Amino acid sequence: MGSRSDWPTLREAAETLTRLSVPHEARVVSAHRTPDRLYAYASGAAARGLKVIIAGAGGAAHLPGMAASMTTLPVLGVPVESHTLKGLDSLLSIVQMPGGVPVGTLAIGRAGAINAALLAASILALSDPALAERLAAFRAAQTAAVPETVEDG
Ligand code: RP5
Repeated sequence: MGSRSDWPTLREAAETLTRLSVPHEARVVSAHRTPDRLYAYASGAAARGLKVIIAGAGGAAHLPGMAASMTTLPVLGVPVESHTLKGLDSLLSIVQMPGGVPVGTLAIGRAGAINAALLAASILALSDPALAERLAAFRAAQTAAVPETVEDG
Protein backbone atom coordinates (compact mmCIF):
# COMPACT_ATOMS: atom_id res chain seq x y z
CA MET A 1 0.00 0.00 0.00
CA GLY A 2 1.08 3.55 -0.64
CA SER A 3 0.68 4.72 2.94
CA ARG A 4 -0.13 3.39 6.38
CA SER A 5 -3.34 5.39 6.03
CA ASP A 6 -4.37 2.85 3.36
CA TRP A 7 -4.26 -0.03 5.84
CA PRO A 8 -7.94 0.08 6.91
CA THR A 9 -8.77 -0.67 3.27
CA LEU A 10 -5.94 -3.06 2.46
CA ARG A 11 -6.47 -4.93 5.73
CA GLU A 12 -9.64 -6.29 4.09
CA ALA A 13 -7.47 -7.94 1.45
CA ALA A 14 -5.10 -9.32 4.06
CA GLU A 15 -7.95 -10.72 6.14
CA THR A 16 -9.52 -12.35 3.10
CA LEU A 17 -6.21 -14.00 2.22
CA THR A 18 -5.88 -15.19 5.81
CA ARG A 19 -9.36 -16.72 5.63
CA LEU A 20 -8.22 -18.66 2.57
CA SER A 21 -4.89 -19.62 4.17
CA VAL A 22 -2.96 -17.82 1.45
CA PRO A 23 0.47 -16.71 2.70
CA HIS A 24 1.01 -13.01 2.20
CA GLU A 25 2.89 -9.97 3.40
CA ALA A 26 1.83 -6.34 3.83
CA ARG A 27 4.25 -3.52 3.09
CA VAL A 28 4.08 0.26 2.84
CA VAL A 29 5.70 1.27 -0.44
CA SER A 30 5.05 4.76 -1.75
CA ALA A 31 5.61 5.59 -5.40
CA HIS A 32 6.27 9.21 -4.49
CA ARG A 33 7.75 9.17 -0.98
CA THR A 34 9.84 5.99 -1.22
CA PRO A 35 10.64 5.47 -4.92
CA ASP A 36 13.80 3.47 -4.19
CA ARG A 37 11.80 1.12 -1.95
CA LEU A 38 9.27 0.71 -4.73
CA TYR A 39 12.00 -0.15 -7.23
CA ALA A 40 13.55 -2.70 -4.91
CA TYR A 41 10.20 -4.24 -3.99
CA ALA A 42 8.73 -4.53 -7.47
CA SER A 43 11.86 -5.51 -9.33
CA GLY A 44 12.74 -8.13 -6.71
CA ALA A 45 9.27 -9.53 -6.11
CA ALA A 46 9.41 -12.49 -8.50
CA ALA A 47 12.88 -13.53 -7.34
CA ARG A 48 11.61 -13.53 -3.74
CA GLY A 49 8.91 -15.99 -4.74
CA LEU A 50 5.91 -13.66 -4.76
CA LYS A 51 3.23 -14.74 -7.24
CA VAL A 52 0.77 -11.85 -7.26
CA ILE A 53 1.00 -8.24 -6.10
CA ILE A 54 -1.99 -6.38 -4.71
CA ALA A 55 -1.17 -2.68 -4.84
CA GLY A 56 -3.54 -0.25 -3.15
CA ALA A 57 -3.15 3.51 -3.18
CA GLY A 58 -5.19 6.66 -3.15
CA GLY A 59 -5.20 10.05 -4.81
CA ALA A 60 -2.47 10.24 -7.44
CA ALA A 61 -2.26 6.48 -7.17
CA HIS A 62 0.83 5.62 -9.19
CA LEU A 63 1.91 2.65 -7.08
CA PRO A 64 0.12 -0.15 -8.98
CA GLY A 65 1.18 1.09 -12.40
CA MET A 66 4.78 1.70 -11.42
CA ALA A 67 4.94 -1.71 -9.76
CA ALA A 68 3.54 -3.28 -12.93
CA SER A 69 6.20 -1.51 -14.98
CA MET A 70 8.92 -3.39 -13.09
CA THR A 71 7.54 -6.93 -12.98
CA THR A 72 5.59 -9.37 -15.11
CA LEU A 73 3.82 -10.75 -12.04
CA PRO A 74 0.08 -10.07 -12.04
CA VAL A 75 -0.55 -6.69 -10.37
CA LEU A 76 -4.01 -6.04 -8.94
CA GLY A 77 -4.76 -2.40 -8.22
CA VAL A 78 -7.05 -1.27 -5.42
CA PRO A 79 -8.18 2.36 -5.56
CA VAL A 80 -8.30 3.63 -1.98
CA GLU A 81 -11.15 6.04 -1.24
CA SER A 82 -9.69 9.52 -0.95
CA HIS A 83 -11.28 12.19 1.24
CA THR A 84 -11.41 14.88 -1.41
CA LEU A 85 -12.62 12.99 -4.47
CA LYS A 86 -14.02 9.80 -2.90
CA GLY A 87 -11.53 7.60 -4.72
CA LEU A 88 -12.50 8.56 -8.25
CA ASP A 89 -9.02 10.09 -8.55
CA SER A 90 -7.50 6.82 -7.31
CA LEU A 91 -9.59 4.74 -9.70
CA LEU A 92 -8.72 6.77 -12.77
CA SER A 93 -5.04 6.90 -11.80
CA ILE A 94 -4.91 3.13 -11.58
CA VAL A 95 -7.19 1.99 -14.37
CA GLN A 96 -5.90 4.09 -17.26
CA MET A 97 -2.71 2.17 -17.94
CA PRO A 98 -1.09 2.38 -21.35
CA GLY A 99 -1.40 -0.75 -23.49
CA GLY A 100 1.46 -3.11 -22.73
CA VAL A 101 1.67 -2.66 -18.95
CA PRO A 102 -1.45 -4.17 -17.38
CA VAL A 103 -2.92 -3.54 -13.94
CA GLY A 104 -6.07 -5.47 -13.05
CA THR A 105 -8.10 -2.72 -11.44
CA LEU A 106 -10.71 -3.46 -8.79
CA ALA A 107 -13.50 -1.38 -7.30
CA ILE A 108 -12.87 1.60 -5.02
CA GLY A 109 -12.38 0.79 -1.34
CA ARG A 110 -13.39 -2.22 0.74
CA ALA A 111 -15.07 -4.21 -2.05
CA GLY A 112 -12.03 -3.75 -4.24
CA ALA A 113 -9.66 -4.90 -1.53
CA ILE A 114 -11.70 -8.02 -0.81
CA ASN A 115 -12.04 -8.82 -4.49
CA ALA A 116 -8.34 -8.27 -5.13
CA ALA A 117 -7.63 -10.95 -2.56
CA LEU A 118 -10.21 -13.30 -4.09
CA LEU A 119 -8.85 -12.69 -7.57
CA ALA A 120 -5.31 -13.30 -6.37
CA ALA A 121 -6.53 -16.54 -4.80
CA SER A 122 -8.20 -17.52 -8.08
CA ILE A 123 -4.95 -16.97 -9.94
CA LEU A 124 -2.99 -19.01 -7.41
CA ALA A 125 -5.67 -21.71 -7.38
CA LEU A 126 -5.00 -22.48 -11.04
CA SER A 127 -1.91 -24.37 -9.88
CA ASP A 128 -3.04 -25.20 -6.32
CA PRO A 129 -5.97 -27.66 -6.15
CA ALA A 130 -6.24 -27.40 -2.35
CA LEU A 131 -6.63 -23.64 -2.60
CA ALA A 132 -9.19 -24.11 -5.37
CA GLU A 133 -11.22 -26.23 -2.95
CA ARG A 134 -10.95 -23.61 -0.20
CA LEU A 135 -12.02 -20.93 -2.64
CA ALA A 136 -15.04 -22.97 -3.74
CA ALA A 137 -15.97 -23.55 -0.09
CA PHE A 138 -15.67 -19.81 0.60
CA ARG A 139 -18.04 -19.02 -2.26
CA ALA A 140 -20.49 -21.75 -1.21
CA ALA A 141 -20.53 -20.44 2.37
CA GLN A 142 -21.09 -16.92 1.08
CA THR A 143 -24.03 -18.10 -1.01
CA ALA A 144 -25.52 -20.05 1.89
CA ALA A 145 -25.30 -16.96 4.12
CA VAL A 146 -27.57 -14.84 1.91
CA PRO A 147 -31.09 -14.79 3.41
CA GLU A 148 -33.94 -15.35 1.00
CA THR A 149 -36.28 -12.93 2.76
CA VAL A 150 -35.81 -9.92 5.01
CA GLU A 151 -37.19 -11.94 7.92
CA ASP A 152 -34.48 -14.63 7.62
CA GLY A 153 -31.43 -14.39 9.79
C1 RP5 B 1 -1.21 7.94 -1.51
O1 RP5 B 1 -1.57 9.11 -0.90
C2 RP5 B 1 -1.46 6.86 -0.51
O2 RP5 B 1 -1.73 5.66 -1.15
C3 RP5 B 1 -2.63 7.38 0.27
O3 RP5 B 1 -3.87 6.82 -0.17
C4 RP5 B 1 -2.63 8.87 -0.03
C5 RP5 B 1 -2.52 9.71 1.21
O4 RP5 B 1 -1.39 9.30 1.94
P1 RP5 B 1 -1.12 9.91 3.39
O5 RP5 B 1 -0.92 11.38 3.21
O6 RP5 B 1 -2.32 9.60 4.24
O7 RP5 B 1 0.12 9.22 3.88
O8 RP5 B 1 0.13 7.92 -1.91
